[in-house]
Amino acid sequence: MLAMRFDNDSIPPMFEPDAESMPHEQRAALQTDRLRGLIDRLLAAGGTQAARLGQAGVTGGGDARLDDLARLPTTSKQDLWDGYPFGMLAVPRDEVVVVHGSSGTGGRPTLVSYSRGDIALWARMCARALAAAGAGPGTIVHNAYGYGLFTGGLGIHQGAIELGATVVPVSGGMTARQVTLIADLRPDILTCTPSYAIRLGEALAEAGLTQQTGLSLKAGIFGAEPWTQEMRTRINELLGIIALDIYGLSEVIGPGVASECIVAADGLHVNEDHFLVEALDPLTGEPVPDGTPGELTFSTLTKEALPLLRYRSGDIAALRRGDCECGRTLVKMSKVTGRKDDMLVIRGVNVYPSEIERVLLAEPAVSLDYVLVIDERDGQRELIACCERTTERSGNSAAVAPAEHGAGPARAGAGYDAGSQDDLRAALRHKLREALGIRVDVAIVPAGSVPRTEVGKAVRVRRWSAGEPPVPGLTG
Ligand code: DLL
Repeated sequence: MLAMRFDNDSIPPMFEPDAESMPHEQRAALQTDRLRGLIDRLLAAGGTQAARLGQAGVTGGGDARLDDLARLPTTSKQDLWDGYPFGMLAVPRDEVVVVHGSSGTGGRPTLVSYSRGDIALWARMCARALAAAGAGPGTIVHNAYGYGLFTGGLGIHQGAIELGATVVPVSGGMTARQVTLIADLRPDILTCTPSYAIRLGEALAEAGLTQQTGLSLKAGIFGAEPWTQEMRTRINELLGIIALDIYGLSEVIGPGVASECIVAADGLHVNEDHFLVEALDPLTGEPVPDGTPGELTFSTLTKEALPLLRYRSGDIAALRRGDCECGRTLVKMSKVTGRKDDMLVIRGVNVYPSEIERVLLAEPAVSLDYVLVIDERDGQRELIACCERTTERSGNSAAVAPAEHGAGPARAGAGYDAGSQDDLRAALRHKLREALGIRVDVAIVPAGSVPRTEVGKAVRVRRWSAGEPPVPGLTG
């Protein structure tokens, strides 16, 4: 695992050590108290969640227990849509100071309201994430998450200010300007989506800015979309940094629900003193044992404006308990391996895009961007993995990871010259069949073909039911 080596006295300080390293029993008592308070507040607020609690025979929070969560009702994105825009508030409307959200299918966003207290809580959670990456007062944070309704930009922004760091609110896009600002302001930390980190890394390498020529970046805090260990390795090589994962969702608060520490970098510490987490079987809703992937389900123990009880996120990850070498005692979640609704069923076999990503990224001749097309034109479901070729730029043979990572130069697109594209496709088809047990076709598409949402999240799956191909350069 790539992580920096720290002596005990050089471990970066936590932002809220009392909470982050609290003994387990003490935290369980705090969570129980807060859970009871949450139930009482939901009952007092009335509406959907109060009605469901009533149906479940819960008339007060008093006897709620952490080991009996299954008797409490759950909530889902549908509830937020049904209550759009202000339907599930637990405070008067005029106590809402900000609205954020995520763009959803059908054009209507999922909206989430924040009270003044919620904004303060969110800032602290993002300050925890930044501190876990080694940031402190004065650290320069280049924040390339999009600013706006999306929670990425403003969440990290407020966290950086709370920590006393120096935030550069550059937002997403305008890559040339980002390169200039990174060269001139010399930030230590980069925050953006992992797919944008790749684009920025390529642009920095093209501008001649690498670790050897003085690139200042030491760590990155990347999230808002799924990414695998393989992608982490390649980002570390491309930028010569330690890439850390941060997870969150607007419904729960935004970024800062969970984040990795630079000491271990092997799973995300969930801020479970505020966001009680369960992993449930996505089909039965029963809890799964620790270490088994399940649907992350959160109860927002301390949120005021839009508190949610047992919110089923749809995100699949495994939980792991124990103490981390960084000193945190918070439960860890694995990287998100997929969403319950992005599991592809191809000729009866269940496939997650992340499994395909793992195979593709192990092949140095393809770049870090890919998109999966489900070709449904013949009434069958064929899967086509569309990849871009590694170029001098995306292979980034100029960038070398720092010595302590033990990584050598990134592997450029060796092995397949321009004439042997068919060999590359055949090799990938073979590896995908071996790994997944199903036939996956492979297409090589022009650089820059991977679609993105307006806030810069990479789109990894596209359906093709009729008409033009959904990815440029893909032929029928
Ligand atoms: O993406 C919040 C965020 C911003 C997280 C910046 C991290 C960094 P939404 O736009 O509401 O909020 O999207 C939430 O994105 O349910 C996951 O499916 C996915 N997601 C977020 N972080 C990760 C991650 C923000 N680290 C949805 N790994 C979530 C995998 C992630 N998926």
